[in-house]
Amino acid sequence: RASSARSVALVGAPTNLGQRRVGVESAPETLRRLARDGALAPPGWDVHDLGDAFAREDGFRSAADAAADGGATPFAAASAAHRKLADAVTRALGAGRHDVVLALGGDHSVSIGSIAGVLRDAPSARIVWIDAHADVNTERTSPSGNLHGMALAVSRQRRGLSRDDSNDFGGAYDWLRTTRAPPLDLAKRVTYVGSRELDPGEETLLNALNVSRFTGVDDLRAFTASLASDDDPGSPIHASLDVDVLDPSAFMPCVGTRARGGLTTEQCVDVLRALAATGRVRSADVVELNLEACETDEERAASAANAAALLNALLKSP
Ligand code: HAR
Ligand code: MN
Ligand code: MN
Ligand code: MN
Repeated sequence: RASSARSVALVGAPTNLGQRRVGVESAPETLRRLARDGALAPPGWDVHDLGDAFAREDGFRSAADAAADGGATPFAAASAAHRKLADAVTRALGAGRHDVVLALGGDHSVSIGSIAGVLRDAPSARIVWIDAHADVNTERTSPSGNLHGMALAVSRQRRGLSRDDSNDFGGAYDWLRTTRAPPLDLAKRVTYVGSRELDPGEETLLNALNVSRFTGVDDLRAFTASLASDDDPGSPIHASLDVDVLDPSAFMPCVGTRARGGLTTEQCVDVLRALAATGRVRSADVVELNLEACETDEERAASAANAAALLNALLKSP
């Protein structure tokens, strides 16, 4: 490794348990292939593949089983996988050998694990949630029952929240509190970028807490400008990148939940470069790429290439 090269560690989280479709569990393999083929090869970076945090079979549910379950998330299995990811992320960050740790999902519920792993390492970390969706439904407000739409509601779980703001899941996520992962403060630590499809309960909650959201093109500029004047410039940033933030009709057809409109690849690249330029990005997720959720080889090639372009932008050296 050249002495000036920076190091990015890849940790796979091959799971589809947070939603009902098959295919998203294969994205870590797809992204690794891109890395081997040189498409995911940010100049000036060494890529270190740390393998998967859990076995693919432990994070997998077939379409038939999902249908038989009525689609309800298998919380105990999902939680066990996320806990392993949290441990892998904390370990990779703590080892100090990597400048950035990148969690490869999987559906977006894997962020419950990566964020817990990050907050254990750095309780003051900021989360930038780059996604068409807010993923802050509770089990009561969720229209679907899918855990990937509740990830941030689980991460913020703590004593003292109202019953309406809480999730139980049969205690499946009690490990968050017993492994000293601090609860995530949405208002203080989370910024949304690109969110355009919120459910009513999410809208109510984010408005009540006054959580920052940047959605339109002017907003994106305001967001990148705001990075320069952060009130807490020393804290590390975790970027949680749901590739469905891109416009599915033009740039990212291969996702499980297509939301009308969205960012161009170039707009998202600009946001990610601005984040990278702060020098504060210590970790990130890339989630929801599902090459079985689209129709043609052309769509698959474009989706994979655009996902790689986003990661290359995030790993641009300042
Ligand atoms: N808000 C919807 C729900 O809770 C859909 C959100 C989940 N889809 C995602 N997450 N891809 O970003 O079910
Ligand atoms: Mn090396
Ligand atoms: Mn998401
Ligand atoms: Mn999404």
